[in-house]
Amino acid sequence: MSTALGTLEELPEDYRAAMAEAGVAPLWPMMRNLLPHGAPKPVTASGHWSYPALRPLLLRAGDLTPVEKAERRVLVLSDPGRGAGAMLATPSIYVGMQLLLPGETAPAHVHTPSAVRIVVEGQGGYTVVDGEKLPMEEGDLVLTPGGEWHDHGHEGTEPVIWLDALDLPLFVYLEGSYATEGPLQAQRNRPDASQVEYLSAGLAPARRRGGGARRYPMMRYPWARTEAALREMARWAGDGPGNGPVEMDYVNPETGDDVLPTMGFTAMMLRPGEAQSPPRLSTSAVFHVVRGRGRSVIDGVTHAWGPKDVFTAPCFAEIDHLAEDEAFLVRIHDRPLQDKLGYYEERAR
Ligand code: 1HN
Repeated sequence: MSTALGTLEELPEDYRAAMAEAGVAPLWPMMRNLLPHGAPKPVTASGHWSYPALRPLLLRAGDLTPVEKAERRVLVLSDPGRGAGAMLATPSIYVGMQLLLPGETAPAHVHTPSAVRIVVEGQGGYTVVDGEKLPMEEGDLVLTPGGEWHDHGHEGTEPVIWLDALDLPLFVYLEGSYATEGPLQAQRNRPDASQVEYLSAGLAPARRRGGGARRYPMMRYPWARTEAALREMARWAGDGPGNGPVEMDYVNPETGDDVLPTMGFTAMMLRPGEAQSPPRLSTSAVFHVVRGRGRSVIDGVTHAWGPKDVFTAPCFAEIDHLAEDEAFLVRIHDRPLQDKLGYYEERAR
């Protein structure tokens, strides 16, 4: 039952002044703002960034600002609900498009937030995490978890662009965000763990007493394998629209847990003509289109998306996807965080 609570204005002027002077505030006029009835009232609004619009802006940043001056050359995707300059796309997720030009290196640093890269275009880019050199091929998901040293390099001939996703807004809110800079890392002379230790799903390096697995055993998730897995899932689910969502979560191959403590990643395949109306989720989300075209209606706003675009959804958004072509998307969300906090929820439509 909703009852009107007292307002600030109906309190005597002298009492309001005395409260402010004493450094206190009455809860009751703010109660419904802090705890809306039944569901949150997000500030976040659904946004859509078309890659053809972003790309020239990013390339121009390459002309204007050398990487030495920028450290990371990134255009941040600002939540339209918060307006120009917002350093976040949803309350928990920051995303930006980063450009690295041939021969450039982005210096090594380590920070408290975790980052994930999804490679958008270009060949020859790589990220080094804790000495492990991770090739960046289109669609690959590359982790740089909080507390791990990382730098980027580019051995190719054309610009490399990737999408960065970080749980930065949480760390900023917690006043826990900071970085330490250092020299470029020595690189181990062996392929990344996705090509050696975890080449095959269901197999992990033998566990010997005292030899525990690393907290983040696999830092690179090659797109070719993700796509192959989705296709196989789709094949056995039966072809054609209406056969349920074909989705796979990125997991830690040792534990089966989410890859990072706060951010989750789900690869989605939509068949040509397929419509999906998922339940309303308590999680906010960023969708990256790896390939394909379609349209998504999010809280009444229609986004017609194409390859490499990004669009977002606030928590509890009503979402309807429709694929025109065969489409592959990666959904970045905060379910791992909400699971830990104990309030993750799915509401049937
Ligand atoms: C960062 O470390 C990278 O390493 C990119 O490429 C974007 C945004 C905020 C804070 C740290 C990177 C970032 C970032």
